[in-house]
Amino acid sequence: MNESLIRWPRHGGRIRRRTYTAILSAVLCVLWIAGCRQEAAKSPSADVRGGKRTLSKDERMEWWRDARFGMFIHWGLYAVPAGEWKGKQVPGIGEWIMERAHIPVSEYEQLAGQFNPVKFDADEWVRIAKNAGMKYIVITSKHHDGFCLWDSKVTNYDIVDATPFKRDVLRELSRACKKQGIRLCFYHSIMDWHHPDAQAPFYPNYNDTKQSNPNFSCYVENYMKPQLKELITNYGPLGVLWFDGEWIGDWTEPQGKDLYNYVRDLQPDILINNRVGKGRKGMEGLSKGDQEYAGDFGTPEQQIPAKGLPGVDWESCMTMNDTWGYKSSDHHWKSSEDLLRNLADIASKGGNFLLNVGPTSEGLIPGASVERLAAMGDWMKVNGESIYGTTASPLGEVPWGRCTAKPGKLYLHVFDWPAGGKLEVAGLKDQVRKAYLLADEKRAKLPVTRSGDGVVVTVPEKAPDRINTVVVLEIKS
Ligand code: JFZ
Repeated sequence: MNESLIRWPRHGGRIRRRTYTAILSAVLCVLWIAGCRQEAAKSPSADVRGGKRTLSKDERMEWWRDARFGMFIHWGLYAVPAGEWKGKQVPGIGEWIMERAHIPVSEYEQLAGQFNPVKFDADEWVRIAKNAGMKYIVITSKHHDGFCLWDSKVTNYDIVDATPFKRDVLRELSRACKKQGIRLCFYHSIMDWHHPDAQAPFYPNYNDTKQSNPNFSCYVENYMKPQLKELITNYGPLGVLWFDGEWIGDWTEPQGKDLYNYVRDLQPDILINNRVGKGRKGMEGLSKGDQEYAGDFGTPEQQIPAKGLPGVDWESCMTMNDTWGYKSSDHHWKSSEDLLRNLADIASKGGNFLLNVGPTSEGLIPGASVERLAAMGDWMKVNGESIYGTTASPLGEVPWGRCTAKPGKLYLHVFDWPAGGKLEVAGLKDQVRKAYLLADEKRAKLPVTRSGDGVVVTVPEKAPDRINTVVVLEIKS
């Protein structure tokens, strides 16, 4: 085809030459467009916000996907009653006490006068998270009760204006996080039981989704949005805005979309969870733009989806006992063994683990939580490589534990140590170059033999770590 094109002018006069030029231009044009397309396909699809090029979704998510482990903090006025109202234990999660015990707004507000967490030390909280191997902190800037943990200019119902403590704990945390290299993120409740234009008039059924407040849009425009602007511009840059309480009757899909855009316009690279809108149950069937608005990641709560959420980023949030906000009577703690295995389980399914602490009204993270986090940190210091930046198991379910992966490496998380020191890894076609225990500084080679459709690794007779021993396989793939 090209040849015939070259031959043309030899025979040609003016018209032919013109035709030749036209065809050549057309061909060059087509080639140029094709080239551009290919270039576009190579570079990650960039976002455009306010006319400016911003990070692509993959670029925005990178730190979060690497992090794998974060700390959730539920802290507010509910730490004062700590699960007890007028001498009676109130059933249910501690941070819901206002609703569960039918406490009128005017009475609940009085708790602010008693909130004086003099033992609060932002550096210490961040140190506890960091020492556990956590890479980010998500704290309740405002929970459903409406009380604000920062010095908000649009309300006096905040820790600086309404409590004897008078210190801006979010400011102190943001400094501590910056200093210690941890990402700060805010949980923020859309539902607000304190604001007269939101759910306050619904007393005693603050959470009644059938009720409607005709002034709700005033709350959104004149209160919630200005508050979010304060949080993003004065305490940022933030890692995540973690919305919640979107199930109220007054919250609509268009409001969710508008809020998503509002937040991303203020900080384009911020991550937003799926609870910003009504579409949080799943992102299937949504257009690409709407998928993005439906949130950057899913938030399964108190559970680990059996097969992860393929194709979707996700984060399991979980309590260490049975409450998010501090409850003095709840001693139903999970063991550090369970928590560590949950972390490996979640990573093996491609998710993040957001593990909660509920500090006391004095400002302390409960001792039981601190102990468990320290134990997790001990394990992470040795085995963190098998969690951070890993992807889901390419082997599917394994009978002895879990598996995580990085390019060229498989991390076998062995919960149930094999009798006779023979670890069977079925369904592994790739050639194993080397096997060793991650905890072994010398990385001494473990013998590997082929067997059936997989391999058998010869491991020590006794489990080096009874909770989770990580065996590394360097593979050729
Ligand atoms: C919400 C809050 O009500 C609760 O107090 C806590 O902050 C938790 C992390 O989030 O509770 C929810 C939210 C969503 C579901 C269940 C409880 N859900 O999707 O099943």
